[in-house]
Amino acid sequence: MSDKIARRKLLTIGLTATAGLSGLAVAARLAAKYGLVPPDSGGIYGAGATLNYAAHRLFTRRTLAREFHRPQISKSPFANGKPPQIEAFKRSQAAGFADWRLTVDGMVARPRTFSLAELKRLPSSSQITQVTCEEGWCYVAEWIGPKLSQVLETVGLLPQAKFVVYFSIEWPNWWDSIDIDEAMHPQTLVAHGFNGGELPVEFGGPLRIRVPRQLAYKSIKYLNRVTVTDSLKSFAPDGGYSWYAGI
Ligand SMILES: Nc1nc2c(c(=O)[nH]1)N[C@H]1C(S)=C(S)[C@@H](COP(=O)(O)O)O[C@H]1N2
Ligand SMILES: [Mo]
Repeated sequence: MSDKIARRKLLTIGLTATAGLSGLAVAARLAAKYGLVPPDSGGIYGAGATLNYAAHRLFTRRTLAREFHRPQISKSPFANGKPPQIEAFKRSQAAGFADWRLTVDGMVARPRTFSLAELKRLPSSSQITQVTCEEGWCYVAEWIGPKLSQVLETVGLLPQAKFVVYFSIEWPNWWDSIDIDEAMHPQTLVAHGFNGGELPVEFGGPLRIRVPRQLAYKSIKYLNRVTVTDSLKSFAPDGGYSWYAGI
């Protein structure tokens, strides 16, 4: 066993044992010592969220979400909610989204705005994964687009980057954030394609961030801005849902 793995194992045994013996708050202090506290740990999910996040980051930092075969793609995937009723969205849709932009800024060397055509010219990935809503339903679909890591490498991620915050045209209602591990994970995509075609508006078209290792609410639809930060102080998770939604 390598030193690193041995240390991780020890740490996690520590976390789990402490959680059982003397309460989650102590486990949370141990996690804090190793920088594994999620930004909403003070909220309603509290120490439980910390334990879940710390354990996932120690053991499953690089594991892959399950991928499916083409015949397993859901025949009638469930779109949750209606496309935005916002004027700006309707106008862009009427123009075939020719004016849709993704702004990438914050802690990057070369902040930049991408058109859909520019994003489509980046090396593309595809994955068949399950969208899992916290309300209990799920579906399997194919997602196509550049990896978020590819987009971030194109603009030059700065070394102090710790979180990626992302926004939809439905801001301030819909936006979220992930840590840099999740952002650089090979299955985290900036998706413009779905089941072999364009991404339909019901499923977040023209652009959606796809975070298949977390619950569906982290996969924000109608994506138009990505900001890299070293802290979530100005982007506090709003508390309704657990910030870390690893599955
Ligand atoms: N912009 C935006 N993104 C969003 C939502 C939304 O209403 N608006 N709903 C979220 C929730 S709660 C879920 S479960 C999934 C639903 O994805 P689906 O419509 O592909 O099923 O999208 C997430 N991303
Ligand atoms: Mo959801």
